[in-house]
Amino acid sequence: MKDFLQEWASVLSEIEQILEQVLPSADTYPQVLHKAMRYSTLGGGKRLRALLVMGACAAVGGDVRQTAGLAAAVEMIHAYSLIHDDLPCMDDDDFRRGKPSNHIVYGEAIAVLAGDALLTEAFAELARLPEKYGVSPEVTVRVVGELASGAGSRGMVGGQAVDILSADGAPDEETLRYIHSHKTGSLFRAALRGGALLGGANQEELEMITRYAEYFGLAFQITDDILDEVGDAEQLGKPTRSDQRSGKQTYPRLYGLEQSRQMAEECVEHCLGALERFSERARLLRELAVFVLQRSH
Ligand code: GRG
Repeated sequence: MKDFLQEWASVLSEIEQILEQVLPSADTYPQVLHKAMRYSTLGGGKRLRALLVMGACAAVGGDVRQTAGLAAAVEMIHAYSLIHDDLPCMDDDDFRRGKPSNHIVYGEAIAVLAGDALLTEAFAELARLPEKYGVSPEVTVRVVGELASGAGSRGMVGGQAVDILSADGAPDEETLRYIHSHKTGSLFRAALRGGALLGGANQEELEMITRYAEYFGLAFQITDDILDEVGDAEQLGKPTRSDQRSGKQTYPRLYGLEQSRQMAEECVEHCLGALERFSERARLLRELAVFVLQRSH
């Protein structure tokens, strides 16, 4: 059986082409900044968030060609978060996606600025949704709102802040849930809801997609913790056991490996349950949920 990433290879290469076009070229002044932005955005990553945008749009019967701008924007915001997350003042990681982190190659100042520019340019691309993809101004504004709140201080950045503030002691279960649902879950949620809105989702469909998002985020995080404990550093493209070294609280530490695996499986069941009323058009979302559980990186 072909694995998920092989099966969806042509969509993944389309995502790469979209990003290639949206990002300023490497010879745009100031060149080093644009090289740094491209270094961390192109040629790596599973593109889960872009696939979630497309999968949600398809699930509600929308035209997936209209999602290119949002798919690029979420991947640019994700790339910014990884650049900043690797900085010495955050997680201090020298490797990402199998190559030296952005600040190792370009220095800390350019890495901070490349992250800032990716975040800002992501919203510039969303402003072009009406002109480039014929999205209505009303839907565009809703999509911008989803992404802004998913990435902001009550979303991804809030989760990162609580994670940093909890670094000295193991946080309790409630704090751990907050960290994960915000630091990682919020961008998945924004990608899914944004994709569904572009596809013309009605209220009930949006609620089902949101339910899928909650469980998808949790399944992703539990699997991420398990991979940090038992995964292969080469396949992951970054060192393993980083959570253990930094004393971070994780699902395997709280519940043990076996129970954590079972919890991740249950989350995927809930994801599939949330899609019960959707037709075959939700195939990508169904396969993504299963992939998240089975992935090795
Ligand atoms: C604003 C200074 C400043 C920093 C913000 C918000 C933030 C930095 C960091 C939080 C985001 C973060 C790093 C979350 C971790 C989520 C995670 C496990 C990312 C890896 O996701 P994958 O596996 O990565 O989808 P690929 O490489 O496949 O894209």
